Amino acid sequence: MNADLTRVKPYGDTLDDGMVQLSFSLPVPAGLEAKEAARQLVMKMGFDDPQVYHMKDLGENYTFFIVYGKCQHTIDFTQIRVPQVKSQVMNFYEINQFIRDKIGRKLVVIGACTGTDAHTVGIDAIINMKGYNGEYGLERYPEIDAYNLGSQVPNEELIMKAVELNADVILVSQVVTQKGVHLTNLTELVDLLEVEGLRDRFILICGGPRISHELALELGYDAGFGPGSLAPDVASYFVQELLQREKHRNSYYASN
Ligand code: B12
Repeated sequence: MNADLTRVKPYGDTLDDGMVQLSFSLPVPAGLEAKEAARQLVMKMGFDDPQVYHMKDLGENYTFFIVYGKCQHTIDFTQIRVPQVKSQVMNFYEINQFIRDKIGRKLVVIGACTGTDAHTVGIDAIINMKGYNGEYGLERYPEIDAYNLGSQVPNEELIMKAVELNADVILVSQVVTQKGVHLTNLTELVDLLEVEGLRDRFILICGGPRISHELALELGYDAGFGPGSLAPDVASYFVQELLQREKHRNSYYASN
């Protein structure tokens, strides 16, 4: 039986049964009362027929649960629109050729994991020579000068370096999202660039496991890249975006 895409709901054993598995911890001692508390809580969340399948005493009066419940809500999948980075993804060779043929100079890219965030693996995956998941990082691209400033870089320092190196592209990585610290930090960078009149000078890109293109646009970035991103995805975007901007700039000067 085909699903009705205008009324999509979770699938467990049979289509449209609404089955959802939830897992959470409660700050209560394990026991029958804890189990009942978990059941009632899931009911309050709006699930029908909640059943506690697993309860584990975590010690110190904390308990972990896995609960199944039936979701009654549906989603009209045909109405869902998610902003996505619009660029044709090219490979390592095509990107370098694109830069040589269409931009005619080396590009400067600077990246960092900013604020208090010390998770460098993500930004390294994009920039470091050896790359990630079978794709070279930007340092390997002959037509790109890539600078990786590493972790816990203050936004001010990133901007200073970007100006000093006359960067075309700034890459920012944010992994920790506790208490919305990534939002605060990413917003601060945009604010600082705007205050200094530098925002339009750079293609500004952020990335991380909980970053989407939609969120990046909301925060004032040109693009955002989430889990599984690879250097060619990012480079394909910024070379095409840079070409557009250069064309736009040239036609502006030609008509003035
Ligand atoms: C390794 C690791 C660490 C290492 C980091 C070492 C290092 N040099 O990076 C160490 C041990 C230092 C560490 C410390 C901490 N960690 Co930690 N850590 C992880 C772990 C296990 C893996 C992260 C990782 O390397 N992923 C692999 C990379 C390749 O994936 P990625 O980051 O998503 O990157 C990809 C994309 O997102 C994207 N991308 C990322 N950045 C960018 C940037 C741009 C510009 C672009 C285009 C793309 C892009 O491209 C990448 C490749 O596809 C995760 C859990 C997990 N399994 O994810 C926790 C995790 C991220 N850590 C966590 C926490 C809480 C911490 C600590 C606060 C713990 C503590 N209490 O001390 C500290 C914080 C330190 C600090 N000041 O930041 C939490 C974060 C929770 C949250 N939502 O905020 C996680 C999720 C663990 C958890 N489940 O609780 N951690």
